[in-house]
Amino acid sequence: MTRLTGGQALVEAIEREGIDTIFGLPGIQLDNLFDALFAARDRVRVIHTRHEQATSYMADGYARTTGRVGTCLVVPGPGVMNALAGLATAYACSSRVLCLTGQIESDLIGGGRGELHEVPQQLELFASATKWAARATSPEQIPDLVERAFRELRTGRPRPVAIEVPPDVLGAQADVTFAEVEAPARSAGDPDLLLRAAEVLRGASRPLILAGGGVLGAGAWEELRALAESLEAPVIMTENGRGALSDRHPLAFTMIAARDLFPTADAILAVGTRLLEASTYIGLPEGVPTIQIDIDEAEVGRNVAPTVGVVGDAKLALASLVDQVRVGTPRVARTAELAAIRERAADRLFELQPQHSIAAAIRAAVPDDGIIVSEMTQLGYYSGVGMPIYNPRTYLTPGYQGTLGYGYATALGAQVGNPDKRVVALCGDGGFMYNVQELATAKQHNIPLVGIIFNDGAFGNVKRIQKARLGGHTYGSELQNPDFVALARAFGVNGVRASGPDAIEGALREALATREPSLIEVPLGEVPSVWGVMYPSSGE
Ligand SMILES: Cc1ncc(C[n+]2csc(CCOP(=O)(O)OP(=O)(O)O)c2C)c(N)n1
Ligand SMILES: [Mg+2]
Repeated sequence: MTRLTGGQALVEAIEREGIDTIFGLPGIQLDNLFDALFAARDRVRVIHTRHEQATSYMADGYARTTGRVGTCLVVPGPGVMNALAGLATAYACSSRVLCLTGQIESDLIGGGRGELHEVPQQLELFASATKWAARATSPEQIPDLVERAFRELRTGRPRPVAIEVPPDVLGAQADVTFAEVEAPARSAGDPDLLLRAAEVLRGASRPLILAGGGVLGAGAWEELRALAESLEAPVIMTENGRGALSDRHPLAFTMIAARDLFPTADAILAVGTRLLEASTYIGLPEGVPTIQIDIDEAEVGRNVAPTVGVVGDAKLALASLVDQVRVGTPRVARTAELAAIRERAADRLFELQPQHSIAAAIRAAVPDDGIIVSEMTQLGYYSGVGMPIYNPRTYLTPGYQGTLGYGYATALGAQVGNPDKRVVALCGDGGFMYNVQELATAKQHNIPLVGIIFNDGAFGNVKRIQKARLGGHTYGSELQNPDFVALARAFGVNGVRASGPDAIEGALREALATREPSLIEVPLGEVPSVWGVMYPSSGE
């Protein structure tokens, strides 16, 4: 038992859970917490941003690239609201993000008097972007709440959680006790269902695996590779699952190959994916037995009714299947057939110029273990299916939230979590300006991220769709931009302009070599739609 303020108790509790980095922005209701953080500054660093939006994005980028918990800290009311886009993105991407925030004074909560930063039902705001949120009403309660928050982050489907602590609780002193807590157990799922799943896979001669972000979340990439190899099964990775199997592996595919691979399958194993894109846009082959493994019970059967549905941890469930299918009959290698499908996918991607050549130039400059963060921009859409990814947790997207503007800040968090890796953000001119102020954060904390801005002077995606659907006119989608190179330099960040693949590769190599924050502006004209090539029936 130790005599601590609520602020000190909160810092101690998160330290005990292994937190050593917080992305935050201070304000008066958090003063007692920042005071405790100041005292702990040798053990927990605070990276402060210029907008709360960046705190949650950075926490998400940090979490998804390290497998650790990413923590953000924001003032109540508008601070929370500013952070919500990042929390919603983390929610969509099953990311382990802890959001800490303040409140107004405890006895005034709900009073509606118009206290500084007061919003009605702040906890309810979190309901749309967290799996669990709670308020601490005394310092003594804080260790339990933090323990619960981390249990939520480490069990079941990882999704953001939030704790709010009123300023009087952060300032009050109390005797606080911390209990040792055992790591929560993980489960492979029902053994009978896993047995049935293994039987289906053993009985199939041409199984296909669909791997989603859940494989990365569970750290299940070794098991995935082992299973794919023993089954001779091609693996299609969703955008959020990219990197689960290296694109150098002959069994690795992206959604661009789905329409060639689906008709060949006589069994499908879906792991850590909602199966939404596969079932909606492409269409799973009919009458083919489907196995779905997911940690989230609600996800099993939501979009596709599986033949065998297993609620379990992807790492343990796949390990169990690896053990069980090893005793099956040896497979006939599909080397030539799959190589031809890879070739066809490559041809399709090659058609998408200039995206293909630019992506190849970027990939050539970024080391295999470098991290690429894409967003809602033309190069991002291409990258989701076409950028080769060689390592787990080295490719990030905003997932189904499609959050424009998440890229630069999320990549900053990825770089903070991976100081020895090269990190690149692929941004549109529209998206980059959502977080332009974080150039100051990059400079102040010397975060050597390289941002690439593809400047087409437009919300290009919107503009192209408007032209096609609104009788040729566009509205609200043309952009007058600053001089991005001069802008970078005004922040003390290196800035260059590069046109065409060779110049982009050269500029990127140079920028990455400086180990300083840098920005590369790439002027871009109109480019073809990725969707037309991926989904010919989409009419784009
Ligand atoms: C938060 C948010 N607001 C609006 C949109 C709608 N939206 C999707 S793409 C896009 C345009 C993106 O423009 P830019 O970043 O310049 O990329 P480009 O398509 O031009 O490459 C917009 C506005 C969105 N996805 N997210
Ligand atoms: Mg644009």
